[in-house]
Amino acid sequence: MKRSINYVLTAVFSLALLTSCGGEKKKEEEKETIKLGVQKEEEPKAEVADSNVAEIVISGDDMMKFDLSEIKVKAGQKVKLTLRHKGKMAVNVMGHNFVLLAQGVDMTDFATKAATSQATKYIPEGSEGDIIAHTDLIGGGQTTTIEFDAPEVGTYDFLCSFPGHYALMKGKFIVE
Ligand SMILES: [Cu+2]
Repeated sequence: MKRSINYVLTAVFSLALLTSCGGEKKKEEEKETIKLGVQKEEEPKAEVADSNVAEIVISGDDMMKFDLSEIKVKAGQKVKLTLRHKGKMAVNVMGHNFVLLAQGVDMTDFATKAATSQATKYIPEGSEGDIIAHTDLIGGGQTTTIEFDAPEVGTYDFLCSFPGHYALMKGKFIVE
């Protein structure tokens, strides 16, 4: 008789253990659900940070023209600039790049030096101080993207430094 009571007690005790374990699992699941909820709420903050990036797309063609003559960004913004070559001509015939000059740099002087710098894709050696940012040189159908910090408030010149192109392929980069 005593034995059977022991069995019953053991059985009840085990059942209690199982029940409490199940309860803890449920609590953990609830915690995970809450965590997921918090992560979802944080997403809009990431979008706010992205608004500080100025995304610019400028295109060149086989007619030696950029589709933009003026680009405006705000001081402190990151600039993500994409250059598209919408033409079909090869890079050695109708190559384009985007070169943003520092203030006080004479565009004609720079372009003259650049024209003889074929080996460095028309970016003159030792001209780092004259340039705020530049893209790669691309041919028809190609696209290239660069990222840089907007310089201080002011108006800057940009050009394509492929020989002869700056006469038509140039514009103003304005930081407000
Ligand atoms: Cu060009």
